[in-house]
Amino acid sequence: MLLRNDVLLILKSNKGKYTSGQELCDKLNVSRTAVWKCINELKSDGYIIGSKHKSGYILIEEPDVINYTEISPHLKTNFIGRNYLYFDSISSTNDYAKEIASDSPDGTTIVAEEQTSGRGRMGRQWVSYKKQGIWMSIILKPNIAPNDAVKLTQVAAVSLVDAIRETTNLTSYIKWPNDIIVNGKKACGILTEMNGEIDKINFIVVGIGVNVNVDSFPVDLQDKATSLSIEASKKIDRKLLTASMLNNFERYYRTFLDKGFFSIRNLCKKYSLTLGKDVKVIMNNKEYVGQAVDIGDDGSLIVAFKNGEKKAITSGEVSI
Ligand code: BT5
Repeated sequence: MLLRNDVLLILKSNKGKYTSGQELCDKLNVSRTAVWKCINELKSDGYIIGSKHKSGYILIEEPDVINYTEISPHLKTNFIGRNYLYFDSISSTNDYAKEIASDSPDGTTIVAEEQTSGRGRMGRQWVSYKKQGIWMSIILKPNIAPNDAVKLTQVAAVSLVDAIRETTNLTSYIKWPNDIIVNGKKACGILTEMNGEIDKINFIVVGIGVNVNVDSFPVDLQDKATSLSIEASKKIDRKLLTASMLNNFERYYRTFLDKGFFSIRNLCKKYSLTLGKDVKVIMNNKEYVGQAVDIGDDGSLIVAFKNGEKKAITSGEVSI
């Protein structure tokens, strides 16, 4: 697998030109047969590679995949996404992340081209079509209090807004706590799950789903879901966006760990779609109406109710 990636990187660095079989053997210190095997593997993964007697190999076309080889040239992180586990198809990256988290290093990232049982909060379904989105989970092992885990949803949210702007030029907003909205519709969702004890976190999994190049949604989602390609009216480069999400996530996660949540609170407020709006909050099966007035120091949503009471909402359903 590593050799296959090395062969690919050399072909990429010589894009548009032939690379001789001998050069590959010399650079990688392997036999011609080993190189030939790698080339065949790459072809079966969708890379179109030409070959010519005496000239060698040429990379003609790269598939639209978000494996480590494709995103690593754009990755600037130290630890987020450096242990990168890539799947063509998986049930749910969050479920897999939780299975392997105990034995995996901090920052391990699971990415899949498709999820067959993608999940939202409270067991809801998350539509995750093949090669049309980015379905990823990041395993984190921070030394923070279990109550602080919810703040990571906000860290992920501000990272997503920046990554989307950087890659697509689209302006997106955070609908508290876990939706990213573009032009009034949901383009991404975040699912943060924690495993720990009363006073200690074992691990946190931050799951992120981004509708990148989804061109149509199931009927029941059509008026509330959108994709970046629909909003930008063009196909979006999933490789650049994946790397940018990880780069921005590491930047904000570090700031959060070093300086505390208040250091990103202003951005949460700036990017918020919810603040200043009338909201409906469902708490303990009852519906309350109020106005979203602030984001608290702990990432909560502060709502002022009609009776003058202000409450910090830490989880649950808030609709605008
Ligand atoms: C979320 O839940 O928004 C969290 C979504 C997290 C998905 C990621 S993908 C990688 C990782 N692995 C997983 O299995 N999950 C995470 P929630 O706020 O509960 O919203 C779920 C609701 O959004 C559903 O009930 C639908 O109404 C709607 N929905 C489902 N799929 C959607 C999609 N692709 N785009 C927009 N809305 C969708």
